[in-house]
Amino acid sequence: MTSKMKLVRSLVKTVALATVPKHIDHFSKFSPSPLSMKQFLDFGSTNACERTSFVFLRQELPVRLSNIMKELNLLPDRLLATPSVQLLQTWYIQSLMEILEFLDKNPDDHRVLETFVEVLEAIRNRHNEVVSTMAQGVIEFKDSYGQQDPVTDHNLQYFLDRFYTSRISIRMLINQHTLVFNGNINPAHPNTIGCIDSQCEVTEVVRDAYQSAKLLCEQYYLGAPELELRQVNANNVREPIQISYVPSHLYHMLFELFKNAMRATIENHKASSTLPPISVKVALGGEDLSIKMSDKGGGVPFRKTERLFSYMYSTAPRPSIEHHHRTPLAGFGYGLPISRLYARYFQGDLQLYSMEGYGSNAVIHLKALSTDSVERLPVFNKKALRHYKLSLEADDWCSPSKDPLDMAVYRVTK
Ligand code: W6P
Repeated sequence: MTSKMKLVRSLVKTVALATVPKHIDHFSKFSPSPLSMKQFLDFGSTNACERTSFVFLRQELPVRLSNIMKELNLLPDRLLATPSVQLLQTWYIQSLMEILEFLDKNPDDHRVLETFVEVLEAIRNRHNEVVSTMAQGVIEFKDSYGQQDPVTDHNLQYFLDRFYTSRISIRMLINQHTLVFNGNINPAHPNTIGCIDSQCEVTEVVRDAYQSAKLLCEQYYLGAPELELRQVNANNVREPIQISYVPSHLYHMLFELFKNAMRATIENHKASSTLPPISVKVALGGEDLSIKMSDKGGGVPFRKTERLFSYMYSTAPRPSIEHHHRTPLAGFGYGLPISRLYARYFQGDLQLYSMEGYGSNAVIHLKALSTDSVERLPVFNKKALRHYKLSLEADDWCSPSKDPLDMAVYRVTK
C-alpha cells in the first residue's frame, strides 16, 4: 500500500469515527426489543428467513450496543481511564461501526447476507475477553484508589450486572443468527435450533456439569463428593424433565455451583475419611423448573452471602493463605454473579441459602414455559441514569451500638 493510500484510509477511518457519538446518541434512544424463547425458535424453524433476521439485527444490535455504551460512560472517570476499559471501549466502537456499514446495504443481495454472518463472527471473537478485561480494569481501579466507598461499590455492581447481561444477550443474538444461517443442522441434536434445545433434558446437563467439576476436583484434591440426583415432574410423573433452554447457559451455572459445593464439602471434611454427597433435586411444576443443589460444606455466614455475588469483593486481592495453594476450583472470580445473570436473562433467578455450621443450598429457578422465557434486558433511561446519581446519605436504620449500657447512660445524661 502506498503512503497516500494509507493516509486516505486513515482519514476515512477518522471521519467514520467522528460520527460514532452521533450514532450512539441515535440508537440509544431506542429501547432494546426483548425476544421470547418462542421467537428465537421461530427464527430458526422451517419458515426461517435470513433476510428478516438480518434486517432485525442490523437495527437491534446497534440499539443494544449503544444503550450499554451510554451507561459505560457513566462509570467513575478513574475506572473509565484504565487501559483495560479504554481497550474495551475501542472494541465496542469498532463493532458498532462494522454493523452500521450494513444499514444502506440491500437485504435481497445474498452476498450482503453472507458478509453479515462473517462480520458477526468476527465481532463475537473480538469480544471474547470482555469479562476478564473488565475484571482487570476493576483491579487496576482498586489498586490505584484503594477500598471504594459503598456508593461506588453499588454503582459498579449495578453497572456490571447490566453490562454483562447486555453482553450475554448480544452474543445470544449473534450465535442464533450465525448458527441458524450457516446451514449446518446438528444431526446429533435434532431439537437444537442455534444454541437453544427445545427439549433440553435438565438432568443430563446436571450430570455433564457434575462430571466436569468432578474431574477438576480430583486433580486438586484426593477425591470428589458423589452426586445424588433426583427429579420430580409434577406435570407427568413418568416423563423426564425437559424445557426449552440454552444448554450451555444451564451448564455454565451448574458447573459453577458444583465447583463451589465440592470445594466447600472437601474443605469442611478434611479430618474425616468420608465425604457427604452433593444432592441435586430437579422439580418441574406448571410455571417453574427449579434445581436445588445441597452440600454439607459447612455453609457461609448469612452476613457474607451477598459478597459471593459482589464484583468488588470478588476482585479483592486474594487473602494471603490462598496464595500458598491457589485452587482453581471456585472462589474469587465472577463465576457466581455471572451465573445469576444467566438465570435472570430468561426471567429466572439463582439464589444461595446457606446455614452456617451445616451447608448450603443453591437454587436455580427457570421458567418452565417458553412463552414465559423472555429476555430480561437493561435499558438506558432516566431511571437508570438516576441510579448512578445516588449519593451517600445517612442510613435510615440505627447502627447497632457496641455497648448498650454506654448508650443508656449517654441518653440519660444528654
Ligand atoms: C458453599 C458456598 C457456595 C456457593 C455456591 C454454591 C454452593 C456453595 N457452598 O459453601
